[in-house]
Amino acid sequence: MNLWFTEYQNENLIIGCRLSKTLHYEKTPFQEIMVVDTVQFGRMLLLDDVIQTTVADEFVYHEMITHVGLNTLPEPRRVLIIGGGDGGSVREVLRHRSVEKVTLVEIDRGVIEAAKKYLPEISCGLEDPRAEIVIDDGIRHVKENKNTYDMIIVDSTDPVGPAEGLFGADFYRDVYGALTESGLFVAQSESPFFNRDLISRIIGNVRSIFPVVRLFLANVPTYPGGLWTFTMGSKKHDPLEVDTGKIAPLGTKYYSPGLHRACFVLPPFVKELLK
Ligand code: AG3
Repeated sequence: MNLWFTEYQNENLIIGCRLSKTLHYEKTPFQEIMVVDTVQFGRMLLLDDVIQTTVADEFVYHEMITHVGLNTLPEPRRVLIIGGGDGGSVREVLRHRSVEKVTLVEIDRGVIEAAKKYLPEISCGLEDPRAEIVIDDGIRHVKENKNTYDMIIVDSTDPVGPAEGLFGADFYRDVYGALTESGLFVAQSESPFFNRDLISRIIGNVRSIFPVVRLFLANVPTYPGGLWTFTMGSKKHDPLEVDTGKIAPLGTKYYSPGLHRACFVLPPFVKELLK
């Protein structure tokens, strides 16, 4: 079949995938939701024509956005995920025995429903008794819940549309307030090739609020450029001081004790963004 999906990264670059089936299309008050089957990456979730996750490579992103931060904390108990309605981050957080409750705050109920119906291997954690689902704006949630979470994960879309406010200094200040005394947050922070100004701005903003700021990398083949950044802001614990020999095996496919250290080793062109 010669049916293709194309994501316009900008006017000069498209990412294309051959489709074998289109399963779902819906326009919600927030965005357009699409679920398709691709030949190369299996089932794929798209929001406003931007690839969010695929069955073939979702493990990289979901393991890295969760375990690097969780294993930096001695005993994380309460975790908040902002966005991430597909449930992949919830599934990974639940691998940690110390976690008593993981709260997912997703603005668009449609994403959760589509994921439950079409992406069971990603959304399975949403049914867990330790998972709580709240349909609300994450920006409001962190303003209204002070000193509550040991870790906050910002599993957002790109900084256009509903997620725009999740990349600004005001939001990071509220994240600081919503964290417990020695908490930390991790946010997906886009491509070091195509979003350089944004990443520098994020780092600057987070540095003005958190004492420990770290940038780390993972390789997500379906995102523009493949190489992807995550930003951590921490009140106390430094991921580089973790004794990686003591990290309990989690049965992960990308994250590992070695990667816990290695993901912070940045090529010079990425390190430059921290200046
Ligand atoms: N969040 C989307 C990350 C950004 C993807 N950007 C892009 N493809 N241009 C992923 C949500 C998965 N839980």
